[in-house]
Amino acid sequence: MISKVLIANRGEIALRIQRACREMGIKTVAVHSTADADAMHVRLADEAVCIGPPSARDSYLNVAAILSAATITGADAIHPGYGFLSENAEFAETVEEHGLAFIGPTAEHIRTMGDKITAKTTMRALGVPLVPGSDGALPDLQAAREVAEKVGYPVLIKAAAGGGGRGMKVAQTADDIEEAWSVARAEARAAFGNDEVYLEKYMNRPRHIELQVLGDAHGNVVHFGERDCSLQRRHQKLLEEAGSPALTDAEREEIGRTATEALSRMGYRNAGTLEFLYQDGQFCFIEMNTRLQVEHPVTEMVCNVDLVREQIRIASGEPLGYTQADVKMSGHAIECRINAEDPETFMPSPGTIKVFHAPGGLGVRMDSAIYVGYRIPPYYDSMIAKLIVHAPTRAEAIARMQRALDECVVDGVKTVIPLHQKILADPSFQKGDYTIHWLENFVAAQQAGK
Ligand code: MV4
Repeated sequence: MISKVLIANRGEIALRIQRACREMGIKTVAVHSTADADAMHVRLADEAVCIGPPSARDSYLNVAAILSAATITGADAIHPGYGFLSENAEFAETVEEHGLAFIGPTAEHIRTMGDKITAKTTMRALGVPLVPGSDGALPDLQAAREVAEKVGYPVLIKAAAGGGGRGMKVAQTADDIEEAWSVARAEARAAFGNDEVYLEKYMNRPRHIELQVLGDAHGNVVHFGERDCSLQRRHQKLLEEAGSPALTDAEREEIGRTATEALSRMGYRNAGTLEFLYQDGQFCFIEMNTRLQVEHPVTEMVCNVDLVREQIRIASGEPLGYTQADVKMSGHAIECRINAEDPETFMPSPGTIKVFHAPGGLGVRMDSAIYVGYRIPPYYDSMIAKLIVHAPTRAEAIARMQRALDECVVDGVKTVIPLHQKILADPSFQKGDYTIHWLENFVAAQQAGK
């Protein structure tokens, strides 16, 4: 049994994990950089250990310091949250070598999915549909040309070590392929120290739909439906929904069955997310995230599940204790990420919170670690809160989010709340009619209309 969890993270997700631990009677250990000495996750933890200077490289990514903190406090498990060390296979391995439970998948599964080529090869072998493209890494430019001719232009060359939009190059026609090939390889080598690349047909107007799964250590895997994360700008998600306005129940069941069968055959354990591009009624797997995600609350609201509690139970070796038929999805949920940024230029706006009033009422959840007097440090990302609403229908969820954003007061820093209000009022958003390109076009139109 797990009785004390070290949370290797900061901000709202550190608090989110603490809350689950407290309800389960589990003690918590916070770690923090010197810049976070006054952070909420430090104040609310049972114990706290300073692990280094502000730079994440020397604190939240400092494996030796984190393991020392776990040892001196007698923690028996580590939850990595998202970002930082959450998808670092060596970290997961080291944690387990020290006799602690890693609250996440096996190091082997993290490694397999971290390489986008082995992730795709694995999923293909398990019957998950993929984007048409190369079978594995491209050995040379000639191979790139041949695959591109076969699948048809435009194509994308992607880095095996990439993901999240880094190391991707489009070739619109055969005239571009040589350049895309060499630029993608050079960027991949510079960014990741690995110049392996693969090729896919470029999908021009997909939605980004991801499926939440949980597997236990006994081979049981269930899914909790999908999230539509198409509303992003420069690969930063801004607003997410569960379920996707584009999917039918039959489509959800079909992709869910395919994915859970695949992950069960892999022996996948703990929380994971399969990312798909969805266009013209087709799902194409692109990547798998082997961690809890920022946007997990929309799934929690719709499925009435505590995903962090489930992660901890799974890491203690407990069976899921329910089957797919027990997972019931009800209503619609929306999350707005509230970043301390200028809502027009997206410039970060660090500073001190002067006034803060969180919205409330039926179906409203605010996950945040800010408080009046809190100084947002400039060293980390700019997300200061996640506002999540749940309602019986999508239209009611939109109305509820609009009134919750109206209630929300954050003074002292700029936030993207005004942008969220414009998005929610937009007719095409309200119709659910959007792709991954919608938000960038919307922002450009706003700027042009000034
Ligand atoms: C694609 C694509 C179109 N076609 N692959 C970007 C991040 C990485 N996770 C995969 N990405 C994309 N892969 C093919 N074959 C378009 C994107 C893409 C994207 C995907 C999801 C969410 C937002 C995106 C924004 C731009 C491009």
